Amino acid sequence: MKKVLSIILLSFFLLPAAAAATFQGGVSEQGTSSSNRIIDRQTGEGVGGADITLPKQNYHTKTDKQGYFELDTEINGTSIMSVKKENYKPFTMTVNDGTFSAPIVVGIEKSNASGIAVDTNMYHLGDNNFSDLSANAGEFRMQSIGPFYTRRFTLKNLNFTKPVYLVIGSIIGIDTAMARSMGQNKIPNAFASPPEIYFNGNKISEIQLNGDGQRIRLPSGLIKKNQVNEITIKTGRNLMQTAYIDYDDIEFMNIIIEN
Ligand SMILES: [Ca+2]
Repeated sequence: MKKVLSIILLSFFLLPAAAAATFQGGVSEQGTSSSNRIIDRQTGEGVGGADITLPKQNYHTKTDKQGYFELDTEINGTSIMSVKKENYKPFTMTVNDGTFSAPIVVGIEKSNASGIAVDTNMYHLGDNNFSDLSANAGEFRMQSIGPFYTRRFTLKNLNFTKPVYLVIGSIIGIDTAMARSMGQNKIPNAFASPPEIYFNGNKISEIQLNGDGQRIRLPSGLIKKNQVNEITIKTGRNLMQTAYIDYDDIEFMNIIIEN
């Protein structure tokens, strides 16, 4: 089971480099506009008044009436950009210094009844002790909340005859051997165990790679219908450090249930 999940996640990331601009829940094209723009994925119309946030840079701006926006900040490494607008699914994508070398167009999707935004905040797991060569590579502004994150939420109004997915909008900083082999970090001599996902106390997945829109199917037998369910994300630890526990410092944003 573990192996199957890893392969599914991997296939996600074996897309060409341009995949950074193509993501779950949206479309993005480079260089088709004179300025960055947020559009409605269905209609192609600009989305005005959308909130664009880079939590790590403590930066916020809004799109104009036609959906255009300028980013007046240095990204400095790898970061998560969030797009929020009422009646649309909260959206995030991983960005770096190169993302905005040409204007980007980001398509966002209308929200529907079958999706639940469980948590749209950004979190840092770990111990604030990390290498400059880690897949984070940027400057951490956020303090760690510790090695794990737990959230409870009620699952109702879902169609339980269809699969239910947990979607992590974006996750950065994972320093597994696989992340290193994929060139996601540059740490020569160390790697970490993967973050683990628990659902109602059962481990359901490991996350080997950084990226956007990682979907994890919730085993239907574990779902408590119309009751409180619990998700826990536990970060890995540096497997080369035995003198003390060095947790892998990771950041993630947007926990969504899709059905
Ligand atoms: Ca650490």
